[in-house]
Amino acid sequence: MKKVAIVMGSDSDLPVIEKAVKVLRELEIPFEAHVYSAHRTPVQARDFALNAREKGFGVILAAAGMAAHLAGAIAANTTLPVIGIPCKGPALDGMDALLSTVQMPSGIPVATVGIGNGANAALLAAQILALSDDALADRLTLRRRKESEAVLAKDAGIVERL
Ligand code: RP5
Repeated sequence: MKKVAIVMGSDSDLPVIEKAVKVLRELEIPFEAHVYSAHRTPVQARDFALNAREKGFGVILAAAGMAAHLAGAIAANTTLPVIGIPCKGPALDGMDALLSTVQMPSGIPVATVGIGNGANAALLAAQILALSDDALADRLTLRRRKESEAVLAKDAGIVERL
């Protein structure tokens, strides 16, 4: 199976990345995580993107806050799918990172999930990898079924209580 690459702009983004890691582990998807910043270590971020395909990665998750250029800078240097995760910073509740991540110029797409939504980024990566992996597709279907069952159990609880 292809690996998922996780790149975060700072180790302060780790709480968001942990949500992605939890899902990737649940789904038994191999991954590797790094701290590379579009601004503080631009050479390393670029080199990682340039070499990611030949290193066996299939999807790259890129999490950053504030003027969040990391996902875009990585996408500029690879044709692998890049999923951007905007992280909340000290101001603006993450809207700065959301707009910096999602508003890519035509030709260089970044699939952007909601602010801080590392879990959805991992699930989207899993769905991309599952295009060529039936066992992973089955694990995703099972996960959805379990989520539905959990909601239906909550429904039954609410009906009984109210
Ligand atoms: C961004 O700046 C990082 O992704 C992080 O969200 C934010 C703040 O970084 P630190 O100052 O906490 O290292 O590049």
